[in-house]
Amino acid sequence: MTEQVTGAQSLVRALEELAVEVVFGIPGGAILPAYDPLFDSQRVRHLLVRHEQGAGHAATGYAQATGRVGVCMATSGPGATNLVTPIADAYMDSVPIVAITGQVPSAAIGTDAFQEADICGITMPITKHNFLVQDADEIPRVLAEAFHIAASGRPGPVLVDIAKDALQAGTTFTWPVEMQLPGYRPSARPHGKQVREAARLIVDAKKPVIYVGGGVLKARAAAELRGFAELTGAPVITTLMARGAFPDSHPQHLGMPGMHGGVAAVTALQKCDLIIALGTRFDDRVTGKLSTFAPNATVIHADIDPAEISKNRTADVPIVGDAREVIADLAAAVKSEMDAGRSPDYSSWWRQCSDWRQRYPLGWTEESDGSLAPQHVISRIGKIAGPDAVYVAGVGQHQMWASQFISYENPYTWINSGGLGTMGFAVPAAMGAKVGRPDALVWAIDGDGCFQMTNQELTTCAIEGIPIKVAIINNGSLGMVRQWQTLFYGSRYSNTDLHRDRPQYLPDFVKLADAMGCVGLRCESADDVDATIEKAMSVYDVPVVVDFVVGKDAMVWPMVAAGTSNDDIKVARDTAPDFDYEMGEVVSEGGERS
Ligand SMILES: Cc1ncc(C[n+]2csc(CCOP(=O)(O)OP(=O)(O)O)c2C)c(N)n1
Repeated sequence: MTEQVTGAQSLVRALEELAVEVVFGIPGGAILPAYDPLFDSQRVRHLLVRHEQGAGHAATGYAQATGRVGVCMATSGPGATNLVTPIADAYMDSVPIVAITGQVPSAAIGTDAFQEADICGITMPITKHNFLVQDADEIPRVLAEAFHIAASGRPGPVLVDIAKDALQAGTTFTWPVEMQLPGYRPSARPHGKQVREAARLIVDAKKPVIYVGGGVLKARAAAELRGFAELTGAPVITTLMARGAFPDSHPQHLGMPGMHGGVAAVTALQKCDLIIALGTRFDDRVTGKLSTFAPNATVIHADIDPAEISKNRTADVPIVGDAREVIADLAAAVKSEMDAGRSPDYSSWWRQCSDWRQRYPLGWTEESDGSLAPQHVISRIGKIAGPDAVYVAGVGQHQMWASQFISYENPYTWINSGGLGTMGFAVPAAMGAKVGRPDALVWAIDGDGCFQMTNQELTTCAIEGIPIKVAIINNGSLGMVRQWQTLFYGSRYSNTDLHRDRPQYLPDFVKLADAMGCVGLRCESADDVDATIEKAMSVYDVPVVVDFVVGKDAMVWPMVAAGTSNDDIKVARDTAPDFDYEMGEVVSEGGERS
């Protein structure tokens, strides 16, 4: 098919052919030619956000919830630079998004023209690839390549920067296009020899752990993971990026590893003899002090990105491939070993792991001043909204509690900023998730600090009919930083108090919600938590913001302090788990336990 069009029309036609259903963005001079044909498109919906950062995180939320490529659009200069944080965020979490930016006309590039910024240069280290387009004829091919690169192999953000004159020029639109990516061939198929070697290690191991990362979700391999895990019978741990990849209620699930992981998951990983790492990258938040990490473990490391393998921890058996294919092949190879009479025996390891799990469940102690416990609020939201809802977190204590105290039973129900740790992620990402999955109940669990960074997108939600629910876990402070000040800076609270009660509720989140066209609710006592959540759930047509006023002093436990060994995990302040006990002995910890 060939049509006579402008570069801008060609862009919109390409988006239509790529089946893009929504673009989040804000217009401006350089991108303006593209907005004109976009106005007429019957297939691409444009959502006018209030800040480009919101557009980028919304594209990420959409991509994480649907598995499709998220798209955001901005003008040159400040519009483009406002996308830098969400692009970096998507890069760290391997999220497929395409950012389309207008650029000053070709003749002005390099002249410090009005609103010129070298966004390709700026985003080079935080994109999987980027393109500067100065010829209208290239637009369809570049768009096709951008979407292919974003979604294939290890997914990630791709930026397409288009000079204004290329958008205005006449061209022909032809579809389909032939991609020209000679050097780009991500290998999905794992090597059979490596897989067989891994299978032998798995059946010979006495103390294995299946260490699951976000790559398993990206590969849409949750079903294969479950089959493989059940075949081997090995304990499974899911990282912050992989929550939901394996049901929390499954008896083989030991929980989340890492700085705020559970004792059983952290300790099993630390003391195992075999790590089966699937789509994960031995992040410092998981390994703790690297030189002391899992000293007795042999490592099988499967990842689609060869650059990840042996980056932090040397892999004994490296496997490059798509997680779904790797897991399916591993299962087949383990099955052959078993059929040949070589079945694993993990029974004594399970006795040990079960004991850690039973002895040190996640829990919290009630606040001594009688204030509302944030963990209680989050746990009740999880129970009442249930495992089919989608939960989107900001960054801080509330994020960790949301990862700990909500049961994730299904893939793609937990969305957060794991790698970059971007405050302000929750509201716009929840907006994107709800656009992608309009029938799902979407709860953002946000901090009062994070909320004040990007809440303006609630106006977008109200105007565009995107009824998300937002729970602000309002502790009146930058809680996670305050926790570090309590523990490591002698309780000197330098610039972490948000002064919420000066004179009273500043800002008043209920009034703010109302001003943005949302329903605003406030809850200050444990007795009202369930009724408030239910009231929020009874509103279907507009966004709801609930200000949960909680205590300031709650801390996230367990914790492996930054730079220390996983062996030094603490379950409460100055309290290490007691590993010198007789197995089966019952230890009772105070406080409410989930
Ligand atoms: C954009 C950005 N700035 C600063 C930080 C550092 N930081 C990490 S957590 C945090 C506090 C978050 O406060 P809040 O949103 O109230 O959540 P809480 O920890 O209280 O649950 C800060 C400032 C960050 N992660 N991101």
